[in-house]
Amino acid sequence: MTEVFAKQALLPEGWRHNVQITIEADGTFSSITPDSTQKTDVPLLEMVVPPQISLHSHAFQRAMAGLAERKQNPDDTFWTWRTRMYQLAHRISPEQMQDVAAFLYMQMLKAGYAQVAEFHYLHNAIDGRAYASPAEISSRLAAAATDAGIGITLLPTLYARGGFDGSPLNDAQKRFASTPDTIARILSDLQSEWRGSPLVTTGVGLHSLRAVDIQGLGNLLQAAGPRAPIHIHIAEQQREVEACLAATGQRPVAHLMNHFPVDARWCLVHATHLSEGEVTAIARSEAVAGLCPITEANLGDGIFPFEAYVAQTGRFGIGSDSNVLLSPWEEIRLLEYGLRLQSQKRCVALPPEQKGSIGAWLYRQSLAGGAQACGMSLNGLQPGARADLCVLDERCLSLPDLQNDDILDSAIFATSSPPVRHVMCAGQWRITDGHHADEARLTKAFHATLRTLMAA
Ligand code: NGQ
Ligand code: ZN
Repeated sequence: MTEVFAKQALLPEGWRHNVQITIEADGTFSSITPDSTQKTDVPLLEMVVPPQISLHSHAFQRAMAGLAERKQNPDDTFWTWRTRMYQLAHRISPEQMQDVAAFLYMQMLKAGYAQVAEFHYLHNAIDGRAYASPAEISSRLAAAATDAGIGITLLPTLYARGGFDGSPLNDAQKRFASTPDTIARILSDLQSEWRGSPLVTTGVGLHSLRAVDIQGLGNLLQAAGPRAPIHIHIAEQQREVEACLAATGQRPVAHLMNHFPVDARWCLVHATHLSEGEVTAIARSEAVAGLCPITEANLGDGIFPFEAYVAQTGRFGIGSDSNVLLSPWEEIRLLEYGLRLQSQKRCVALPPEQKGSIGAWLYRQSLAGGAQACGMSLNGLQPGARADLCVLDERCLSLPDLQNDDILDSAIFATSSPPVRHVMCAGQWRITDGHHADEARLTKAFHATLRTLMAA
């Protein structure tokens, strides 16, 4: 049993002071008691919030952060970026993938994340052949997460065709080739390998409507289990909306909902281009909209119709996606700033009738949506939940003596790097004073791997 005492902590019911926090040996909270008196020998933490959740990540893309920012064409787009990204996807080995992911997951912890949903679609060897174990790369991602000490929802992702016309995968996509059966096999291998782990859970990814035939997925979704999360890239680019319309006569969300009873198990990632009817349909479905503001800005995707969506109580969370930059604080800041620039207003994200702190509201809603999308039924500082804590570094905030929601507004809008001091995941301190216990080893392996990758 571990005990800590927080001067200020964000609990599910709001900010509370003098909170006694007790953690069981199994890595869950056993009690959270506000208005307590600090016992001797129990360490004092100034400002405590639940760590954030990245509900969408492609770990390997961390290996090209900052390398896709050169103009190559009169018209650089998402699709030219994708060609560049495929060059990396085409040559990274399973061992290199693990080194990159372990380093990335350490960086996520340092930035204030304690959970990641890894949307993983690179399943085959470089020559396109299946590995002897189909879960070869997926297992390495789980190993990377447990090595760094972050929670992971692994989403082995189906990628079966080149486009709506059923065209085959091209050479650059051969490593992604999978069928509902291979994904079901990866899932069952992962489930038996990681059963009982407090850090590893699973769900299913469907790459996109263009890469997956949504007929005949019944068995796969059943194999995943009745509560497993299901994630899909839904409508990131206009071009895929047009292709969907041309092939099916329906827009992507409408097409998806025509085939599945989309509900709270679903996470619709990059629901960027929506009709008004689709906004309402997602909000009503209780699915989570997976928003990745930094990557969506980086790739020139467009802006999600956030105001209309939250006015209808739509659920959402944030994802680091391409991992070009790791900061939940900056994801949230950019989400709000995109809306301000677009609407020429301030404090836009809150639903119309609501007043109060933008930062705190976005932080808490993102957590709720992230937890739902990761299949975490309990999350936050409450008994029974996994013991995850983020202790903020008050010295890094913009002003002294901040209280309650002002803390999150400062951390999001007025502080340039993540103001994170310590992070606990599943009852263990993974980050202390800004550092990871295995930082030197993980960094060295990442650098060595990057040098090999760049030389190849
Ligand atoms: C991905 N990334 O799967 O890595 C995609 C690009 C695609 C984002 N959508 C590839 N942000 O959509 O075909
Ligand atoms: Zn993605």
